[in-house]
Amino acid sequence: MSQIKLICPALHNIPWQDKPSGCSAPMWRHNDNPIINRNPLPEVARIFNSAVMPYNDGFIGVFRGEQRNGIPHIYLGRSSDGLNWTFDSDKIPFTDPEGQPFMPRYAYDPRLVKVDDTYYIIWCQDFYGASIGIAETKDFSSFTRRENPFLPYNRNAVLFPRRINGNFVMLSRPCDNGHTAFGDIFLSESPDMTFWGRHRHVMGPSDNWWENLKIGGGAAPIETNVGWLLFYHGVVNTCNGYVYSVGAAILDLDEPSRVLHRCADYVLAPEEWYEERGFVPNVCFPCATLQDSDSGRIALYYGCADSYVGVACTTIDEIYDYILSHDQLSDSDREIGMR
Ligand code: BMA
Repeated sequence: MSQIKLICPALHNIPWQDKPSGCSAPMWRHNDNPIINRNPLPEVARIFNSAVMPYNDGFIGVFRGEQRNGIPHIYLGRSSDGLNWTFDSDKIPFTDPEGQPFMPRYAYDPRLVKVDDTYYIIWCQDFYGASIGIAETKDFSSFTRRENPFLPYNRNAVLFPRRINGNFVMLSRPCDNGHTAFGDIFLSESPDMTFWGRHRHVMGPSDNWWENLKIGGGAAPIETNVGWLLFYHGVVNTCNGYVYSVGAAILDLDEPSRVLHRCADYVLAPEEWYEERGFVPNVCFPCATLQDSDSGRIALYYGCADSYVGVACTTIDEIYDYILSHDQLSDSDREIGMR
């Protein structure tokens, strides 16, 4: 019996694949990958970098849909098994608090996180430059946008699934207005989801080459009895462009700006055709997980080559052991992140 516990509800219908025999990697891909293929809707050429969660007896998700004009927006999808998805043909109809239509000019890389009784969608949008948008819903039929939490430029934000010490907590990655060649993960707190502050540095790129250019948040952190398990993305620049891989770290439960353990090696990197070949090749971009407290199973949803969605599986025991056996922290990882 595992000593590491996932602090979450049971999810017996989690999409799952047993570890293939002979597999030495800490995560393995689902046989149905890619679970979302090209041209999923008449107006949408590609769905990728998307987030899902359990809902009623099945699953619901917010999906980055790249329209045929190249502009991304967010689409709602539903599934009974987490693998086969149907999508609303129209974009999610965001409104302002008065109920008037209030659509972002573009919207990409959505995350979906439930805190208390509210579902929050967090994404990247135009705020006189790329920045973070937030909307909330309780029923997935009306979606009310909230104040933008951060100044531009920032295009990667991930909310923790519960308040910590009474406050909402969000990871984000400040950047520039291009294909930013730098980037650390920071954390910000809010008592009310409107005013954000108490900013802390969490972690930056490491000396390990797969993540030596920039890093950014991935899936919403997963609570365990030994810390928050964070899947994030790490980027290396090559003579053929950026390569995005998935990293894993454990953050302190009460002070998540402190990194307790950080895996020196990536846990998933582009190697299948749908990760290496696509609109932007060589991208594994994690955005969400599902997890089952009873079995310790974790299913990671990740964007593949800016063209598809994939699912990779692990268990809390497998991934935790792997992180600890490849543990490498820098001084700034250990710090509380305030200077
Ligand atoms: C990042 C984001 C992601 C994308 C990745 C690779 O900057 O824009 O949406 O998957 O680049 O193109």
